[in-house]
Amino acid sequence: MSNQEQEIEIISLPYEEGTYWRKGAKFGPESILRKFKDLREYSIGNDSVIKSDNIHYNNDVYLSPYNRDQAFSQIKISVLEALKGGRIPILLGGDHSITYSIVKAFAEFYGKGNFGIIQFDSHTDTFDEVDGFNYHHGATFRNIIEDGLVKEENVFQFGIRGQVREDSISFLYSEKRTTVTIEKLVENRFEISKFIKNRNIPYYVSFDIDFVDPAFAPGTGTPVPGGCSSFETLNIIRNLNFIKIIGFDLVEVAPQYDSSEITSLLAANILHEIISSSFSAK
Ligand SMILES: [Mn+2]
Repeated sequence: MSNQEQEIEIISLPYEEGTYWRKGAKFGPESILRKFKDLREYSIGNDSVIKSDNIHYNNDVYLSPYNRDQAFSQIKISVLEALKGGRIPILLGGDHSITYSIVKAFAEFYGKGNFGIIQFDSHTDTFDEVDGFNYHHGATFRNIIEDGLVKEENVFQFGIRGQVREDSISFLYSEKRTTVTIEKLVENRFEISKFIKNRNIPYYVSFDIDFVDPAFAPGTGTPVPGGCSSFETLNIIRNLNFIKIIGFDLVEVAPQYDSSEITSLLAANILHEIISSSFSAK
């Protein structure tokens, strides 16, 4: 059995001004944490105990819906504080646009290009501006790459599926990025380790709940059918401990589209499994 020795800070980031379709992700953190606090400390799947004394909560970050620059800088400041305090930041969104400011904090702390990103999502989030606005939740990873925060060859995307506009096809794939469709993921038996050859750098993991099939996670703004089950998802999360993970976000949970709170419950379980697998010492 292993124990979670690493100090963790779970930061709530209830920001949803990066969405342009269905709102509601700002209620995600509260709903996920309510479920998380109901879970027991021992994970059967990981044979590991999470220690509540080593988990700190920050639910006080004010994110203005009117002043985007202020909200983005508040996100960065809160993440940097956790990093400087020696705690692993775990961020609860909010929509996926928050990841840009989070990664900015990581780039400041670790240095640009010194870590990679593993993204679980049904969308690549590498699309162009909308109405002249670049910082929406469908452009996050394009922004991260264009700013040089993370090298494009160190960005790995899993679970991509569904449809895009015909004039946006060119934004889907790039020769440098690793973009793994759901079909390819199934073909490779959900083994993330097969795709990530560079083990010399640490990784930031960004998890969009719409990676999961909407039958298992309906509570999200832009669901796409044909994704992983909750079993497959939790299995993937448990098996991420072959690399060093420096931070984790869980975004796009929108509780008002949920049924029987299953999306928030799954999100809470994802949180538990990443903590008890990747942030525990054997
Ligand atoms: Mn996303």
